[in-house]
Amino acid sequence: MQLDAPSLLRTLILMVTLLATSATPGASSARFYRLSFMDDHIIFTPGGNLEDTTVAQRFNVTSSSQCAAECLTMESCSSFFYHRGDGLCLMHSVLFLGKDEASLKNGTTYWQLTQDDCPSGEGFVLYRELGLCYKYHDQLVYWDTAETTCNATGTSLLKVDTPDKFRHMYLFLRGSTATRAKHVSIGASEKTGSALWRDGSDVTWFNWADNEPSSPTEQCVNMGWFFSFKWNDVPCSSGGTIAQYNFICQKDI
Ligand SMILES: [Ca+2]
Repeated sequence: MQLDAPSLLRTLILMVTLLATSATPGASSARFYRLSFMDDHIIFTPGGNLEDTTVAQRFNVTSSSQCAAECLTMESCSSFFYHRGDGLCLMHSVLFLGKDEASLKNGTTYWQLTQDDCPSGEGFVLYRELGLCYKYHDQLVYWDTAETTCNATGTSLLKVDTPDKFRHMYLFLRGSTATRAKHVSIGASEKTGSALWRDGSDVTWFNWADNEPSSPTEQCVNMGWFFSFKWNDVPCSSGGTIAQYNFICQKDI
């Protein structure tokens, strides 16, 4: 394959970037993990008319490694699709958890970003722009059980303490049919009388849905899908199946 001078220079810069990222002493190496469940499928825009999570797309990309290098140059890139035949490199800001809405495209592979301390093989994804490493649990449990489950693996319930983090998690949750209509427990509670995150820090940015918080007996917090993932106060450990939700664990990196 012939490369013109600008393309060749760009390729060399990307290769150097990839190598430099991998070789930084003392730092976790960013790398990509192939998600074979998505083989031969591609997602251009999740959910048709939902918010687009596309970071960028490139054509005439000669390998998945070159696509990975492109992704690494953009902090908002968390996953990419690559199709060798078209040289297509399609980068997204979120991880897709299923192929329900994917289009068939033979030869496409799908890769997610990870690093040493954000274990992709266990379902975590890395979002560098906000220093997030998180995992979605498709498991209906009380908030207390969700916290215990996270803690048992050295993680904690998700801390959504800024508008930017909320925006990213919103796009992630809206991006897959598996998560779009699910309530999700996060790591804020008022068990001690004041609103705290699980690391003990005060909640200083609030994102309550309209008419929430609704009850003094509801001392834990979830992101309610029917509130566009704004916050709802909920019971921590009682109420039956209606008070059991999926949850997201985060790993501090
Ligand atoms: Ca409530």
